[in-house]
Amino acid sequence: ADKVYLEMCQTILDKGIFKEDRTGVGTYSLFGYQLRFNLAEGFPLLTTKRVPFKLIASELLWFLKGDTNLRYLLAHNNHIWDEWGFQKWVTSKDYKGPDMTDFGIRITQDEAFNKIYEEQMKFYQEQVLTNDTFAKTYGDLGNVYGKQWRHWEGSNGKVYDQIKWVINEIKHNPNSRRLLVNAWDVASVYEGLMQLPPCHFCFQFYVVDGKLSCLFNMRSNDVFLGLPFNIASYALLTHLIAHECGLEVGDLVYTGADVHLYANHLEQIKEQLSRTPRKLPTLKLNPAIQSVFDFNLEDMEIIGYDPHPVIKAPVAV
Ligand code: THF
Repeated sequence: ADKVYLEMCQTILDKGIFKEDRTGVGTYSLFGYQLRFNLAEGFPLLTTKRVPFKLIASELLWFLKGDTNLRYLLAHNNHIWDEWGFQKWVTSKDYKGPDMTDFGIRITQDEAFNKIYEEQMKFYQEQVLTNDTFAKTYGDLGNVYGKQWRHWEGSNGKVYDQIKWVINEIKHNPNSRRLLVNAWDVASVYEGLMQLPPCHFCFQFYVVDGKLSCLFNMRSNDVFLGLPFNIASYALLTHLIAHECGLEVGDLVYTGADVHLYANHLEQIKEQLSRTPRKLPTLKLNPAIQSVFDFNLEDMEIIGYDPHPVIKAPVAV
């Protein structure tokens, strides 16, 4: 897994075009890149830096619950989405604290500002965890993944559960070429009803020889911070669904459109490129559980993970 990932990073370093972006950080980007992982060869959790599996698993369980509120993630010490909820609060009329305009970029440039930001963020997190009204208003990221996966609102007003539907199709109609889940809800995107329009916006399954494969599409991908999470997340989802359907795992295919390295991640990626990949770990799922909806964190275990150390990097908001 590391090999093809690192090749992709090297290609972006060699051929990526500098491009300004929404966050103001700037990226080196390429358009169109595909990766393939044979899930039977091991669980694709990168070994050239430590990737926090627990955070990936709790985020996926959050999607699968159909939840869009940060409270669940915070309760599991998962902070990967905090900035997007925080942004909703500090740009609202209820926010009376110090000016947080462009906080994502300013925290990386101004130490004094960063301290003030951290205090405000701490307050925000406490409120989401303990204050129901606050959580409802400012902890919710809107119509993001959980909503679209489990509670898609059709043009006819009916609500559809895409995950239940696709699992049922895999079980009863495995040769189907329509085994897909779509998160790009045009109304929500155009009307600004999501804190962030989905990056992984559509995925599809494929069954052959008793094996389940999955292809996921990303419109935009932060290759250093996001992609290692995204690969592991879809690998885990594929394992969970294969487990419920009595199938083995096949390939995981990734298709990225605007794939980029943020300008402030270049040192980190060079460090990672200098490291030698190690053996991939394996995933063990609790055999007593059948339905993907009944899994908890303790029912998923990564075995034999021996990565190189963590490499820290700022996240662009
Ligand atoms: N925005 C940007 N700029 N990058 C992203 O990866 C990203 N995501 C989600 C939404 N917007 C995004 C959120 N996913 C981390 C990982 C995944 C994220 C956000 C942040 C991250 O910072 N990972 C650290 C560890 C974090 C920790 O330990 O708390 C890491 O070192 O991997 C793409 O899905």
